[in-house]
Amino acid sequence: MKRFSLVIGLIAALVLAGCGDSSSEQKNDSNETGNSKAVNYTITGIEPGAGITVTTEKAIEAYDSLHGWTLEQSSTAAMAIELDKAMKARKPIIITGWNPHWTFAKYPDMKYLEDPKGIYGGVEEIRTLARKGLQEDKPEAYKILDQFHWEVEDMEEIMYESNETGEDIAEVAKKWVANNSDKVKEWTEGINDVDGVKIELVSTPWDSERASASVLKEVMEQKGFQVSITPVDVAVMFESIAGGDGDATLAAWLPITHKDFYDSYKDDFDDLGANLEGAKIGLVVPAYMDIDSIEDLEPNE
Ligand code: PBE
Repeated sequence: MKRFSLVIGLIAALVLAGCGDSSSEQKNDSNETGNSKAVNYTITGIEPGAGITVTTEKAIEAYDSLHGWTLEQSSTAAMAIELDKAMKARKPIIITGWNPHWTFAKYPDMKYLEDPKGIYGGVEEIRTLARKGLQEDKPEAYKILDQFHWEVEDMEEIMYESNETGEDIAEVAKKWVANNSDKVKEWTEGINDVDGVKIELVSTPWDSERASASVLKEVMEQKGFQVSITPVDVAVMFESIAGGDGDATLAAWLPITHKDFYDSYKDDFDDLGANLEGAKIGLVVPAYMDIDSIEDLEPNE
C-alpha cells in the first residue's frame, strides 16, 4: 500500500515537471493574489502627449512582465486623485512618476521600480532650447536664457509651497526671485537693461515647468523684457521652437523623456544645455507594495 502511493506520487511529480502548461497555470494562480492582478494590469498614467507616456509605451513593449498591460492616460490631476485614494486605502497602484514633483513631498513613502532594461534612463536633465536666430535678434535675452541654471531643490521649493498654500505658482515664483537675489545676479550678470523687448517662452503645463518659466519671466521683466508664457503639448513645444514661432523653452527633458521630439528637430534649434540636473522619470509605487522591479510584475496572459 505504502509502495503503491509512493509510485503514484512519483508519477504525479513527473507529470507535473514534464508539463509546461501546468507550471504556467501555477504562475497564473499566484497572479490572482498578486499586485499585477490587483491593479488590473493597468498603469495609471498622465496626459497622452507627455514624454513619460511615450516612454511608458516603450516599456510595455520592452518588458515581458508588462505584456498585455494597459497604460491608462488622462491627466496629471486625475492621476494624483487616484494615487491619493489608493494611498489612503493602502491599495496597490502603479503610476508614471517623476522628480522634481510635489507628490514625493506629500507621499515620501513611494519608490521607483527598478528598470533593468534602462528604458526610463538614469538621471535626466532639463534643457533650455532657443529658436535659430534668437542670438542675433535678441542677444540680451539669449544670454539670460543661457545663464539660467538652478537646482532641483529650488524648483521643488516653489512647487511645494504652491501645493501647500494653494497660491499660484507664478506668485510663489515672484517671491522666490525676491528671496534669491544671489542666484538671480548670476543669471543676469553682464546683461544690459532693455526697453520692452518681447520674448515668448513656450512651455508645458506641468508644475515643474510652470515654476521655471515663471521664475525666468520675473527675472527678465526686471531687466525690461516683456515676457509671455505659452503652455502647450510637448510636441507643439518642439515644433514651435524649431519653426521659430516661439523664442525659447526651459522645458526639454533629456536624454530620454523627450528624445523622440528632440531627435526629429535637433538641427532646427540651439541647445543651450541643462538648466537643471537630477530629474528622473519611471514607474512609481507606494512603498507598502512588495515589489521592487518592473520585472516583478506579471504579464496579463
Ligand atoms: N513630465 C514632467 C513631462 C515633462 C515634465 C515628466 C511629466 C513629460 O513630458 O513626461
